[in-house]
Amino acid sequence: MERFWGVFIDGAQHAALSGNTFTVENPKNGEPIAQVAQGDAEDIERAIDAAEQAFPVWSGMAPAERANVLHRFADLFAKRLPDLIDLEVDQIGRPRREMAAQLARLPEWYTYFAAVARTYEDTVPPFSGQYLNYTRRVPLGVVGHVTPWNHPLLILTKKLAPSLAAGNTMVVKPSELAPLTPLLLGDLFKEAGVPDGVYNVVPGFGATAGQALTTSARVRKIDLTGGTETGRHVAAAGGKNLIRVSAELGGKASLIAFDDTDVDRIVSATLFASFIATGQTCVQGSRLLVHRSVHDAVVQKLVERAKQIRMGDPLDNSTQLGPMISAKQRDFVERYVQIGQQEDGATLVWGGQRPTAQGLADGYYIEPAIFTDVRANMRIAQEEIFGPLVCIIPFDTEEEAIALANDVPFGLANSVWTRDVARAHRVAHQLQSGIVWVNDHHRIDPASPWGGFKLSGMGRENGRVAYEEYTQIQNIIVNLSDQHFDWYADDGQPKRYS
Ligand code: TXE
Repeated sequence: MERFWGVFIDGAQHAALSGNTFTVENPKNGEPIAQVAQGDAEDIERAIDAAEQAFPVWSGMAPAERANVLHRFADLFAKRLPDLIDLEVDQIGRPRREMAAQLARLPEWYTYFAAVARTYEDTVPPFSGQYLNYTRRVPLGVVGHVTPWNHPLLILTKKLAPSLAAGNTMVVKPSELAPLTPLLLGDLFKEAGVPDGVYNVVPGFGATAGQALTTSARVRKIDLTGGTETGRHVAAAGGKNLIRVSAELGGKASLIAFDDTDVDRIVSATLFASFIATGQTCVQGSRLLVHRSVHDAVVQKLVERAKQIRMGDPLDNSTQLGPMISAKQRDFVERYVQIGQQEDGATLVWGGQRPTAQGLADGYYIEPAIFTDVRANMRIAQEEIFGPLVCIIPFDTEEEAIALANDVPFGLANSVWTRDVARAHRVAHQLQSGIVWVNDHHRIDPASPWGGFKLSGMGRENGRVAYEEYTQIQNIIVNLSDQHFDWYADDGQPKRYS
């Protein structure tokens, strides 16, 4: 019998009010691992009630006090890492070595934003006349976090750390495929001394629980990571309620590799950018734009190396590539493998098949796929696939490489590979993406703004900007003069104009 997980509201787990549940399965073999309360609109209302009640308590604490609580939470998170890693691996199928590396960094987000809250200095803008004019940043109120399955804890943490530090209370609607670690965090927050009702989690589906949260007039901001269509829908609902919406959506990142970079370096960069997380990341290197002079050498080496990537049980520390999250996502990638060959006319040089080895056949595994003879306007080079598929496109000039990278509807991230420092900056400045790495890919830091241009979304995670986006400015204008001002008096005194 799988473990039951309830909705987490007001500091405790409960059954959903409807009594309904849904099953979470392990992508490595399709076996059920948990029964989870299936929250819907009435559970969301209950969670918002709890968050509203907790708001005066949490927002009323001094920033330095909230910072202390976040430091305690960061320590607890670090202590519970082994449990969090195993649970994350079970629900999403990503190899333990990936999850161990990723989750070990998450305490940094809580300590970084604790420091931002503690040290944030408001402003004293100039104001004509005898006035003291200052601003205060105050929290928004109850905020909603809608999160996906690909990095359940990382993405949730990017939203939680700044919103908690700023004094907001929240309702989280995690992905229906990966709600377990967000629920486990509830116990840790309680232990750290976060007051009940500050952090609430309502697992459930997008069309019910997600819809109720994102259309509620009681929520002051929605922060979503998900698909671009979901982003449009949620932003439209936010527009109706005139609330803030922050959305981190799809991507179609390119690696741009110039011929002054070693072939081996280009190859290992592409393996990492394109296949980590089985390609299920918004900054996945889905296109390798490579200088024509090294194209053939790169393709040959990349195929050799891709063939050696070890697929296997995600809990085995030697496994390098896990399954996709679900049959649906695996089938989606397979369809693009077909589209690439049959509709686009590109060449599949390796991969794209379901592995037949024992132990893999029941899971949602797929070999990484490498395509050549790709033109930039092909569907595989334009649409977000969200899987381990890379399109290799040669270029001759710097201008051509920039035009190719920008010729996509998304604009989250790109990376530039060159040893020419002037070229690195010149190219970076012309790329239409919110993030550009030079001689690296997929690096993240709590202090470094993360978000997209174009259809990749709006708003920013990480950095002071994320903290500011979880606050609103209150401006206090203090008249320092004791002089009596009477606009309507016929006293012959000059009157002010504004
Ligand atoms: O995402 P969804 P899915 C992209 C990627 C992927 C595709 C679909 O291309 O293949 O999106 O993935 C909630 N109102 N990314 O279907 O549906 C949903 O329950 C309110 C990129 O898993 O967008 C979940 O909690 N909420 C991305 C969250 O939105 C709704 C990461 C994301 O689910 C909703 C994930 C609605 N109407 C997918 N519909 C990235 N940027 O990393 C859904 N949800």
